[in-house]
Amino acid sequence: MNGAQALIRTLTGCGVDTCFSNPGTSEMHFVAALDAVPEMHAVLCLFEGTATGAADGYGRMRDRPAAALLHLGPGLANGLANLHNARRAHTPVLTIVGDHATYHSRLDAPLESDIESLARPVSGWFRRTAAAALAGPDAADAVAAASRPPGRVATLVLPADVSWSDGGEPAPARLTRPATPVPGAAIDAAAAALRSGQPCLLLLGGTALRAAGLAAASQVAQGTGARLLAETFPARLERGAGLPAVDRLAYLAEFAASQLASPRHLILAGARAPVSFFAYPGQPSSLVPADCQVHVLAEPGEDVPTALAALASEVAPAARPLPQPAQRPALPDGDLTAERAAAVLGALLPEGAIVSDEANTSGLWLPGATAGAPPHDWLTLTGGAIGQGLPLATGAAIACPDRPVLALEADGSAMYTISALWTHARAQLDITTVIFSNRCYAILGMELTRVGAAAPAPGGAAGNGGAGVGRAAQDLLELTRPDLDFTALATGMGVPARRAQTTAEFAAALRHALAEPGPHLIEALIPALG
Ligand SMILES: Cc1ncc(C[n+]2csc(CCOP(=O)(O)OP(=O)(O)O)c2C)c(N)n1
Repeated sequence: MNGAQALIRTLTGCGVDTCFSNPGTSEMHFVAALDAVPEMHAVLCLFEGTATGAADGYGRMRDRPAAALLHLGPGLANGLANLHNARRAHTPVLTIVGDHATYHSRLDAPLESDIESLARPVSGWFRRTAAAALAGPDAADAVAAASRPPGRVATLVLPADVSWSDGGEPAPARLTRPATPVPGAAIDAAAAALRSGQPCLLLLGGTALRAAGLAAASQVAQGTGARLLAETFPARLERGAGLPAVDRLAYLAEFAASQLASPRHLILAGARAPVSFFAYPGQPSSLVPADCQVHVLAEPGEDVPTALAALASEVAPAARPLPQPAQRPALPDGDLTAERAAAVLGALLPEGAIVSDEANTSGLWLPGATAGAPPHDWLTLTGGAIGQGLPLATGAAIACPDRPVLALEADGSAMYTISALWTHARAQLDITTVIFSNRCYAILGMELTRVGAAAPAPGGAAGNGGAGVGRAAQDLLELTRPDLDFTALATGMGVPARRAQTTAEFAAALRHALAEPGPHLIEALIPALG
């Protein structure tokens, strides 16, 4: 058995049976080995950012890794932004990077590069396999490393001669250490804060945002009067009717600051102490008020739901979690806006949906409009590197083939990884993509004034010294000349598409897309926020 076969057999033996792939010459023995190991499901992605983002989406939904097969340093580099997002999400991901044959590297052939330097910043584990006999053991170690809570990117470099040489042998799965129990002292400290009589806020992140963690946190809130908030960009938030509802910490620092103004105790459950997404001149970077004491109940790698349950029985044994009542917005009418599109989505969101949310400014109304919809999962842009949404939806749909997936996409972000639509079509994934086509980088138009680069013009629009944004600046913020035609892009990649300009057209297109299995795209023409 050659190294490639040993590696793939080891992966399937460890439960890694999906590989989002964009191969090259150095991975040809891996590709050939796929036919010898039919248990491995390889999915072709036309850009590496789709492969890595799909592995992230898969890992978020399955809590075990998929692999991403990438071609040397440049292939890895193309996939880095979504590996960055996966790192921030604590998603288990296995990155396999094919490399030149060991003896070829010293010749500095054109594709030679420093793979380790590219991989390290996003990888919690890195190894280069030195021989075919080690391909199996290294793969088993990589899966265990990726899977160890709270989950990480594990990168395994596979030289071509390791792949093609004989002497490989599959290795058994390693035992994966479960999440570390939270020390009693952390629970006692949080309990003391909650009993202090001073205002307390629990900031929830990671596994605290699944049903069990939410129920325990809600019980604490009901029994003590503490407030709950979720981190700004959760990897996966379980929400909807019957589950305790929790607002997210705002993206804009001024709103986040007001959400965090009153508590004297901030109790972190799987979340980090909040910081401003960016620095702004004259504004504080930490969002924790000076007179607020921070208590770490549980780190992301610890058993957060169990810690919350222990805290609940300590401080609120008789309380019950508060479930979100079932309620949907009425279907609105009129010209299409982001707010009305959100209401339509709230009215029609199917039970069990998985939402990949990269709607950016157009998503402002989505949390409110969908809060009382049937239970669903909400996946967000954890690391701020746009181009995640369509790949994430790809991986989520492959991880959960029986669940409807919605990719809610801002137009600018969609373009980074638009080729993911081809994989949606190739694999006939049940993904409804909504493009919020506001034809600009709206958030950057706002940030231009917020960072002080341009003063607000008298009419309210951003401007250089109040005189309006200059043409050169505006050219970098508008997605016009030409306008993007997303229905043409989608149909060109095999995804049926419709354009909606009115709320009724949008509702009809959404009903149709949700009723018919397979991928669909709806281009929603809406005015930009601000
Ligand atoms: C990988 C990456 N490149 C660039 C950026 C900077 N950036 C942040 S938002 C944005 C544009 C967002 O536009 P769009 O996705 O259309 O959303 P809108 O702001 O219009 O709602 C850009 C380019 C980023 N966050 N990540």
